[in-house]
Amino acid sequence: MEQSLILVKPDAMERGLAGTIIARLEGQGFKLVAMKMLRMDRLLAERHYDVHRDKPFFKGLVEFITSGPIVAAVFEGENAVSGLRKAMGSTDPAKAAKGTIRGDFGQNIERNVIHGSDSVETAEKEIRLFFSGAEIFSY
Ligand code: D4T
Repeated sequence: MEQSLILVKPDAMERGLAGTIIARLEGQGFKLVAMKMLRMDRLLAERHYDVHRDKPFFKGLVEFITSGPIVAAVFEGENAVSGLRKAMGSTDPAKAAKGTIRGDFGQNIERNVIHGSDSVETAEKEIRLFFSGAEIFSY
């Protein structure tokens, strides 16, 4: 069974969308196995977005993701990584289909309300950045 890391980004928290987003994913059959609220510090943000370190948007992205609290969650399910990416929609909300989380709630490519791991390998790494084994439930 696959697991994937989801982050409800600061823009969604500010707009009171955390519950809506988590509920949508639960409603689509993904099982919530870990969840916490935190404010990412610079070090965690830079580790989480390490692959984007050389991109022009990196600095702004780190500033945005550390600008307020987030909800981090682990969802589990068959093909959960690709299934969650599909539920989230394209990175750029303007290109995301209606009915997807970014298509319905995203404002622009930075303020796109949600992060989801992009591969099984990345998911394993990302989950370890946010959760200890004891914080992930089997039920
Ligand atoms: P995340 O990682 O947040 O789930 O987004 P994606 O996996 O869909 O998109 P990504 O890795 O290409 O980008 C990571 C993150 O950077 C922001 N971003 C991206 C941005 O602010 N400006 C940009 O031009 C791009 C391409 C949005 C998501």
